[in-house]
This record gives sequence, C-alpha cells and structure tokens, in this order.
Amino acid sequence: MKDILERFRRLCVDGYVQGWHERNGGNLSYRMPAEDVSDCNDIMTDCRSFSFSEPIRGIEGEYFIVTGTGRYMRNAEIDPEGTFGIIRVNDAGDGYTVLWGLRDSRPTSELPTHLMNHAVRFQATGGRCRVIYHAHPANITALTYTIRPDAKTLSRILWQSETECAVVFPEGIGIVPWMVPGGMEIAKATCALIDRFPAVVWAFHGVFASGSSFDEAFGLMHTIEKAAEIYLKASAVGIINTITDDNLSELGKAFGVTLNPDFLE
Ligand code: 2HA
Ligand code: ZN
Repeated sequence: MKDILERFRRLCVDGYVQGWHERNGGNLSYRMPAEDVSDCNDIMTDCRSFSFSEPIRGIEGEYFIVTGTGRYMRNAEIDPEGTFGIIRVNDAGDGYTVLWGLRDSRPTSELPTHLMNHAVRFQATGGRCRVIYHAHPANITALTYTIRPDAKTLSRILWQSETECAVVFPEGIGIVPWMVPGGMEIAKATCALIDRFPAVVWAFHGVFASGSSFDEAFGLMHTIEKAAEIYLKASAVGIINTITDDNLSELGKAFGVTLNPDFLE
C-alpha cells in the first residue's frame, strides 16, 4: 500500500487500540500535499461524485484521505479500502469525487466539520495543518458532564492536570455545547472555535483535534485525554493542591510559549 495510506491507517489503528473508537465512532481526514497526490496517481480513478448541502470555501480542488461513514476504525488494519478512501473536492467547492477506496461507503457523516475545519485551520496555521481527527475518548467526554461548557474552565482544568499541557496547547482548548452531530450546524460551531484553538471538545461526545502531521494530531488527542483522566482520578480522591497560575507563567517562559492571557488569572 502507498506510504501515505499506511500512515493514515496507523493512526486509525492506534486510536482504536486506545479505546477511542467504539463501533463506528470517530473519523479522520488528511489534506494531501502535491507529492502525496502524485504518488497516488496510479491508483486513483473517478468513481462516484456527490454534492455538499452547501458549498464549502477554502478547499476547492483539494485532495483528502477520509474515513467512511459507518466504518469501524478497528477494520482499517484488515480492510483499508473499505474503511477509508481518497476524495477530490471539485473546483466549485460544492461537491467531491471518490477516487480510491471507500468501497460500498461514502465519506464520514462529519465530512462538513472536517473540511470546514481544514479550511479554517489552514489559514490559522499558515498552511501547516493537514490532519483533522475526531475521536470519542472516555475521560475528556466524562469531564464535560462536570463543568460548564466554557473554554476557559476546560482549558484551565487541563493545563493544571498535567504539566506538559500548557506547553502542548498554550492557546487552550475550545468547547461546543451539546448539539446534534453530523451536519452543517455543528460544523459551523466547531469552525468558529478552531481558528483560535488547535482542538475543540464536543460536550458529551468527543474531541476534534488538528495537527500538521498524524503525530501532532494524535499526540494532541492523547495529551488532552490523559490530562482529563488525571483530573478525574485526582478529583475522585480529592484535589488539595494544583499547578498555580505562577507555575503556568513559569512554564510559558521556560518553554518559550505564550499562554492564552484570557485564561490566566
Ligand atoms: O460515528 O463519531 O460523530 C461517527 C462519529 C459521529
Ligand atoms: Zn463522534
């Protein structure tokens, strides 16, 4: 299999092994640079075309690898062609063509969120962002039942729950209150936050994480989930001390990152 498809598959399997992809939960997309497109040229053929419910700006003519709707990350190992595929968004940005894979399937129900997030994150990162990853990790989802859906509250809890967090996501993490998944409305709500934050939590559902590489997106998801796990464990026993705002400022200085000043006290 092509190297880029192998690397895409590896993240699917790694997420499944973490327990983040029950049944058909979660989905993944990757914006292909020109070198990946030319490497995959010999396996791509125009198969089927579909329309979006409304045009999506900023990704016209782009190629993506995406997981399929109803498909299980668990099966990426044994059935890559049935689990994910390559699509090209048409030049008008109002539909796409499947070029490889997605056998008997279509792209994920969260395709609008993925593609709109790619458009926004591309701008926000000067073109570096390539990966959008949605997963259902248990601890960060559980945490959303215990707080108001507020980015400052969530970001401070995570920063204080694991020393690396403030360095990994100094901007903080966004949160969307509960909404019906799978459509344009939740896509727009997520996009409104992902220009400022590298990841957005969906209350009572899961997380959308972004990255310039599979490592970065997976690592961000992993860091968020681990911090949430530590917080829930510490809360269950009783938190009597924590990482202070002075400590957070010291971390920022030591690692040369600017923590979101709105989230410091
Ligand atoms: O089932 O995760 O949000 C795929 C999903 C929908
Ligand atoms: Zn989901």
